[in-house]
Amino acid sequence: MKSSLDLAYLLYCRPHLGGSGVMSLELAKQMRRKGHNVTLISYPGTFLSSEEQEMGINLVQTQAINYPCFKSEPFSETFASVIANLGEEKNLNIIHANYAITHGLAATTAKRILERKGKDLKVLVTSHGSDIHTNGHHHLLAPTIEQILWESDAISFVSESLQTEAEELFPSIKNKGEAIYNFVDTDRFRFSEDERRSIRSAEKIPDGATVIYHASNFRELKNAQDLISIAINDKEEEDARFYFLMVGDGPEKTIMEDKVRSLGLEKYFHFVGKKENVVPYINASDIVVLPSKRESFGLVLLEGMACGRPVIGSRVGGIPEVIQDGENGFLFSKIDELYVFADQIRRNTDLGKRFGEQGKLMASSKFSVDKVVGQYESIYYKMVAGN
Ligand code: GMT
Repeated sequence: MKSSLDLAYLLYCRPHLGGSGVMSLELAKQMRRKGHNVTLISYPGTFLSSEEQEMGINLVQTQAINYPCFKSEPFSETFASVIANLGEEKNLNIIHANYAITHGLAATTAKRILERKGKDLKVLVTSHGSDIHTNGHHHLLAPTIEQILWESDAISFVSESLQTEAEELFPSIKNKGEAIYNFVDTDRFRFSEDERRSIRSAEKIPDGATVIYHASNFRELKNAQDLISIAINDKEEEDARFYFLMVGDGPEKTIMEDKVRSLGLEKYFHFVGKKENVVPYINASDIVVLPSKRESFGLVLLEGMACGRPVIGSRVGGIPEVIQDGENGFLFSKIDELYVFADQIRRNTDLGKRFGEQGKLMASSKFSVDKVVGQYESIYYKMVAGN
């Protein structure tokens, strides 16, 4: 039997909401369940649920320095010091930095600090998306991101498409990383008729309506406004129309709300804000839609699939690795197709059911906890063994 590891995760954690934080927190919990020692390192204000505390997960937060000459908080430096101090106190095997920028830099800096002190800390950087496909192209960030990835002991990417893009962008890291998909806990993300009924009744959604679920941080690249085109094209009778459950918050939410209001469509769009537990909202829906301009994976789609929902997503980045076109949902390239595909699923309930069943199967095989957590664990052991 292999010995248990001392693992530290540098991550965005609640109250911050976002795919990379959700994923890395879930990974940390799964590793704790496997018997490893787990420490989370995150920002001021981070908190653990009582379940996480009872599991014996440690949380170490950095603090704001608030020195008046600084233009911004030096989080890369404070995180590096937090990791280095922790590595001096105990025999930390691995620091797993989720997101290259800030977190990856702190991890590789801490590695060098500890090296000077005769300690061997291994660094895994997971690229979650915009650290490559958006910020990775920025000339003020690219050289540093490449250096972080180059200095780390191992890199993982949440999709093959993200890995390909990263290796094209930074040839120096070729053959160093591997794609490890995001995963979903199918014990938690599962269909419940009670939840469906309760949310639909609370939101006053008519029984005959087809509900589209969208969750995001409403940044420009999430393209949530394209969903309005579905409502504009909808010619159905009042009670059989498309309704929209919009979960999350972000810069474009108010713009979208204004647009919806000016078009007189506010009855159909339900902006419910940030939710710690999104499962009841997914279950209240009939289709999950992600119309992003760029997306490395699209965790929202996988969560929908686990609950047996058909999914529609734009043909960009890693989405085609999550949606098998015509199998568990549809991929669209042009905005007009969005309405056509949603309408097709609405009219053909057997098709929606078939897509949902296939998605559920994929969630419990290609994207299962056992499979993906096992892949991370095997990287950790390889790193510790020096491979
Ligand atoms: O890279 C980002 O934009 C941040 C990150 C987040 O915290 O939401 O999102 C990314 O990570 C998720 C988890 O791996 C992926 O499911 C998302 O597709 C990805 N977002 C983008 O690529 C835009």
